[in-house]
Amino acid sequence: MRRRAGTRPAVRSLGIEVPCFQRASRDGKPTGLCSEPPAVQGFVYSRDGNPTRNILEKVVAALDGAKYSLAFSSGSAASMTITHLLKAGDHIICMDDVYGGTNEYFRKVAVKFGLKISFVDCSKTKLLEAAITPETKLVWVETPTNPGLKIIDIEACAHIVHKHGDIILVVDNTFMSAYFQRPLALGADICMYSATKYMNGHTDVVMGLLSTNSEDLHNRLRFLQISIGAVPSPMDCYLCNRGLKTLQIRMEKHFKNGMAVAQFLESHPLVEKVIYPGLPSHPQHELVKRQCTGCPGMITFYIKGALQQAEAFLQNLKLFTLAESLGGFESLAELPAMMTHASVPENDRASLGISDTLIRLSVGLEDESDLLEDLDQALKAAHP
Ligand code: P1T
Repeated sequence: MRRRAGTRPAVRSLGIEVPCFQRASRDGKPTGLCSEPPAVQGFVYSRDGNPTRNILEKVVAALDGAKYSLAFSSGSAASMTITHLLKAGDHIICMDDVYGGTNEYFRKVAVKFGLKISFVDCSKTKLLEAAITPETKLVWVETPTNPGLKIIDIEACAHIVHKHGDIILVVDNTFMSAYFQRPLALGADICMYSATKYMNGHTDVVMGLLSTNSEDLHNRLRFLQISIGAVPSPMDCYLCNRGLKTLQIRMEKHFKNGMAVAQFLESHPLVEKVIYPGLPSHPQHELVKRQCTGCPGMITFYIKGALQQAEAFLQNLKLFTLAESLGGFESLAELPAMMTHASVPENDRASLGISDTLIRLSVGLEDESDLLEDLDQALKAAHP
């Protein structure tokens, strides 16, 4: 029998020839686990890596202007893996207005492992600086925030955080996507995504992503990615790769439709207030123009009236679907106080303005006039 270079000796003695693939180490280099010099460097076990995931990670790194990227089985899995960089006694500062699931994870899960957590309005850099202690090891921000759409000055945050030593600044870039905002170029150490949203964009995948330029952070996170094992399936990686091919065209259309809806709502007599970073009325509009190249389809607005009007509006929508999640091709509407942010303590919700009349829209890729018509009829139905 002709011997193939790199065949495992033990297996060969059974008369079976298996190519001697090397298991990649956590930093992607060969480990030299095989007893013979390998003929091929490849993939041994799909949790460690597989061709489809590797390609996705390369594409995301390129989009983020990063050296490294890693994929996870959900945005929450990416958050959890990043948090595992810390040890008991370490302190996390988290933006006070974040996705309800992130808030809940830090408040109810991370604390059980001895991590300390403070929720701070990081859009006010003085408050951020005042909250930093010698134990602070992680600062976690979302910008724009979910659901308040506050903007955080990433460059200013990075300046403060890095002045205080070895603190990791994470920016959850889910809402902007890599197309409108590049947090690493602004000084963030890690840029993360719920790729379930805009990055994939087709509402058929649950996935998380992160990017970094630090070799040290990448090596530690790559180890945790494998060790914890919250990795996406190759099929999901394929789908996300497919989604990224249209990121530009989707984000431009989300921006166009988002702007049209925001302007329409702002001039509507049955709407109390609209929050959209692309509108000049947004209190941080100048920062948006400096930090981002556009805005996604995320809009929050206060409907006039009370919970009854908010519910009637949501029930009467025809084109918008009443659902959690965001960033897909289809338009969604939800009531954060009762849905995505119901787990946030009531007092915190009140101070963040997450009231019973706050409605969050994820404006999709449909025809603009159909979207406006649907919103108009649902608003009128809510105020007969
Ligand atoms: O759902 P998952 O992929 O695990 O991602 C969690 C997550 C992380 N970060 C942000 C900013 C998010 O909005 C989310 C998930 N958000 C929703 C499901 C939602 O409707 O807001």
